[in-house]
Amino acid sequence: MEKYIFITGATSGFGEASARLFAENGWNLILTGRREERLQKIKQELEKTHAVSVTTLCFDVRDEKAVNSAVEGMPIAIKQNIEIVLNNAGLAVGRNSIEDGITDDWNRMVDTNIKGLLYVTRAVVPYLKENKKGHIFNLGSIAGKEVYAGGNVYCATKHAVDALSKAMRIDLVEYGIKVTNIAPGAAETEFSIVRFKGDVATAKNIYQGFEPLQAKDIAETIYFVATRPGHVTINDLTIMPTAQASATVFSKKS
Ligand code: NDP
Ligand code: 8X3
Repeated sequence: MEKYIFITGATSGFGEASARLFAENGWNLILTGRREERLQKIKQELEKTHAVSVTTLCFDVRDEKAVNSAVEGMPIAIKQNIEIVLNNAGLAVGRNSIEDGITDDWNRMVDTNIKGLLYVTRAVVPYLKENKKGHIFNLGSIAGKEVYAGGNVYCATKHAVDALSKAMRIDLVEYGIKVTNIAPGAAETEFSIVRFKGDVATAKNIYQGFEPLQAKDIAETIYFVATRPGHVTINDLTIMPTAQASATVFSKKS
């Protein structure tokens, strides 16, 4: 089987869990992220365990030229066999009220979550178009459906992802390309450690008193959506921990 899934942000969390699950099911992988050492470790493990081909591309999705040259540099035989693009790389930085916003935090979120997703999509879509099929997954969030205190710019970027998923669906429908927006609630990955700039105690506290989603839960959902019959598309899925009713309402035990 020569089909490939192209995953951004495969060094951690949802991206890594998806890489593992698709490899388990015989998919070849194109794994991207900034942390080369992690990419190599995952490649070695998955190639050995599942006898699949793993291509690694180390780049920052904010760097338009790096995105384009990484995709251009892949062998044509691999590019032509990309069936799924998982636009997953993303982050929140800070949780300040709007008047205390830090420009660098804002730029990191806008440049990664919106512009990075756009650069990757534009570079890869021509290969899906040629095949007249394919599936793009965009990692949105409950923060792309609702807003919450201190979520301002992160929520805005995920609302943008929601809008881009709808827009891509319209632009690409004539090529048979499916587009799915995945909108999880609280999931315990490296997300909060990044958001709170390495403050592990504050990050851990976010998940106290309830059972958060795990990366595997999201990977399993993506795999389910990806394996529906050709004529079926799941456009949009909101996936929450059972103890989370909305972006801000939790049932927490002390
Ligand atoms: P993690 O922090 O565990 O993983 C984020 C991944 O994104 C890493 O592999 C990281 O790789 C990559 N990444 C971040 N910035 C860049 C960049 N500039 N260039 C390339 N890769 C980058 O978080 P999650 O797995 O939780 O998050 C994945 C996605 O899901 C994000 O878009 C997030 O917003 C979204 N999400 C998360 C939720 C949660 O509660 N965890 C809920 C809803 C949505 P590296 O550092 O190696 O570059
Ligand atoms: C991550 C979930 O609720 O922290 O997108 O925004 S939340």
